[in-house]
Amino acid sequence: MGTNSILIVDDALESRLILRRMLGANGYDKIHEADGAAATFTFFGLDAEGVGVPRDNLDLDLILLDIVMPDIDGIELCRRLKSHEQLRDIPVIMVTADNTDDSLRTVFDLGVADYIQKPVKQVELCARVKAALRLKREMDRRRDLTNALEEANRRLQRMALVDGLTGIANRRNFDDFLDREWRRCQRDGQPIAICLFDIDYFKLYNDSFGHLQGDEVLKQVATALQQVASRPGDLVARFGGEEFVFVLSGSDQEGAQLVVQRAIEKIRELAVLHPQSPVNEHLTVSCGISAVRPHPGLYPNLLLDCADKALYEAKQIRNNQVVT
Ligand code: GH3
Ligand code: MG
Ligand code: MG
Ligand code: MG
Repeated sequence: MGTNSILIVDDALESRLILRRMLGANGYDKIHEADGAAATFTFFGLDAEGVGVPRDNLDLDLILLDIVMPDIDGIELCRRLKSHEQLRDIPVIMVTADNTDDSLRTVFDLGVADYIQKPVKQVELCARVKAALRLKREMDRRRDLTNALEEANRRLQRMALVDGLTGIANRRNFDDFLDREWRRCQRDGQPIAICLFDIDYFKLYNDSFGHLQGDEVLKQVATALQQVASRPGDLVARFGGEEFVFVLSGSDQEGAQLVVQRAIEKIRELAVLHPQSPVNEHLTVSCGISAVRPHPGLYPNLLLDCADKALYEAKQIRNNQVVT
């Protein structure tokens, strides 16, 4: 109870004192007071149109709001609160002598939590305040839960598409992307290319430097490759263990070759020492390229098969060999 913070908005000092005393007697001790104008401008930071930025530290659990006030009508203030993104979730209890049908209907339509008739009875006030606070806690709990679920969901979705070691797209992401881009290129009459990279003698690298160092190299290679194929229709993915793949939408064979040459240059610049490699003192890759203009009767898998065959040929030589 002690931690609940309640704002009393009433133009009459006497009314505010009564409410404060009744609440205080029931253990509510974090109580703020304001008249209509002070609440609007100072407390909520709202301007005449009801837009504005509430105080940063505004941490209210409940507002008790009078209707008849000289400077601003409680119903109007309530309307502004309820239309403000950061304020609308604070429950409002109208506390007023104005009990016309119209006021009653209007404030409940605006979304107030409750309505208390002046003169206020302490038992009633505290029962309604307690109920409103309980509801608010429940709503807060649900909102936190929903937020946590949504965040977990986003994380899962990210994880489902991202390779855990390198942080680039994973195989599944590649499959989806290729399917999508294949159809788009077919529609637009554009070519599409796949470039399949495989690190040369990587098992030997691990044998010399250990798996952890091998993992580091995979991350470096992934980063280098990502710098090269970064246009909107491009994707760099980890295809398997030490295999990476480019999807280059809109690229033909020649275009893909240029991109791959840049990739090989980037990997050369990494200058990862690989003394055990039979072909080079540095780490090298082999690459198979395949490009096609998608048309009915052709499938993405065919493109992949061709890139795989080209890679196999490149592997006969290794040492940054590219076969198209
Ligand atoms: P090649 O030149 O014929 O490609 O020889 P290679 O040794 O690279 O090829 P192979 O397919 O025989 O072996 C791939 C190696 O890649 C096996 C494994 O030790 C290593 N590897 C695969 N995934 C990972 C990984 O996540 N981390 C590390 N450190 N090594 C991996
Ligand atoms: Mg009043
Ligand atoms: Mg391999
Ligand atoms: Mg290999």
